[in-house]
Amino acid sequence: MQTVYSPRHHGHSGHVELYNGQVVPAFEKPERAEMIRAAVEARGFGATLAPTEHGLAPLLRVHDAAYVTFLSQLTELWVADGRPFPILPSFWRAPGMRYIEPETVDGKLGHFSFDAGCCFVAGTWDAIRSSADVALTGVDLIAAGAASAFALCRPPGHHAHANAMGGYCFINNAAVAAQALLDGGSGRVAILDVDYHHGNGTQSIFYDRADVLVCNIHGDPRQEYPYFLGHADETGTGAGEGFNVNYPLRWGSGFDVWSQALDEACGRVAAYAPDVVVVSLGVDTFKDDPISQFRLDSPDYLAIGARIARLNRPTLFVQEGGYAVEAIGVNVANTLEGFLQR
Ligand code: Q9C
Ligand code: ZN
Repeated sequence: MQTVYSPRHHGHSGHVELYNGQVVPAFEKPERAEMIRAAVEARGFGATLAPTEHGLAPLLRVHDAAYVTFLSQLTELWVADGRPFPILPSFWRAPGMRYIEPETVDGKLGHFSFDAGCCFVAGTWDAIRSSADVALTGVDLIAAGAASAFALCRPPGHHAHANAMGGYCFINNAAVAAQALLDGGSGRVAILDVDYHHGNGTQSIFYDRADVLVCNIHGDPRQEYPYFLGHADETGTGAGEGFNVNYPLRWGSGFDVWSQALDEACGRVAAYAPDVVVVSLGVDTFKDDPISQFRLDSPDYLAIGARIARLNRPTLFVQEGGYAVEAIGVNVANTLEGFLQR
């Protein structure tokens, strides 16, 4: 299995987040990707490739043009106003307020986000584009016949909606990849999201579609971020009815409960008979994750990879979350090793 990685993720660094009411260094930091790269390379799964440039067209297949324009111009707007970095939104609409893009930067920031989890610095837009290119280069490997590929994306993507950033995510790399696979000739794609947090952006993007099955295993939104999506009764709408499946689990869930949900999700994926499986691979389900409340241990990730391998479909792993930096490399590499050993 080849890994796609770009050092351009480093441009998205030195940023902050609001955590328990305090401004703290961001949990989503460059060391994450470096720990993963080191662990995966040490296991010798295959070559590490640089991404090729795919431009903005594949992003515009799942994101609104006005949103992508906003991301591309945000730094310029901010600097023109004479402000120091970082950039952080702090105003949002309530239901009943208007959906009209404001002309000024604070208004645009609120219009195109749903939380303050997406701090922006000078190198962020370049890192966002490199992350999408990493996912799209992974798509190219699968399209060329690879049985599997690992897109070491940073920043992550699964919280990003068609027109809004949030939860450390700007462009939804897994959604962009799934759409690119369809555009490349796949008839059906399944996205299996095993990140601790519900992939609200991915669900939202494909909610009315039958050509992408979206299955999510995550912290119950009654307790956990993103709070306002990810309930079990969200099954899709219109043509997409029946093609969204959520497995919300309570805080404190261990691998006994979690692996049962994975088994059910894999049953749904197998029944769908997808041409390709895209795995949104977050390892923030780990017991020592600093912002999460599940209890998976490092050897459990070997079993996760092995269960996904039993689907026996071409599989693109797309990196999402995981914030226990010391263990993140081992947990990701264990998932890939479990997959490859089957
Ligand atoms: N106390 C990903 O894993 N912070 N994003 C929630 C709740 C946002 C996580 C804090 C977590 C976003 C890709
Ligand atoms: Zn997460």
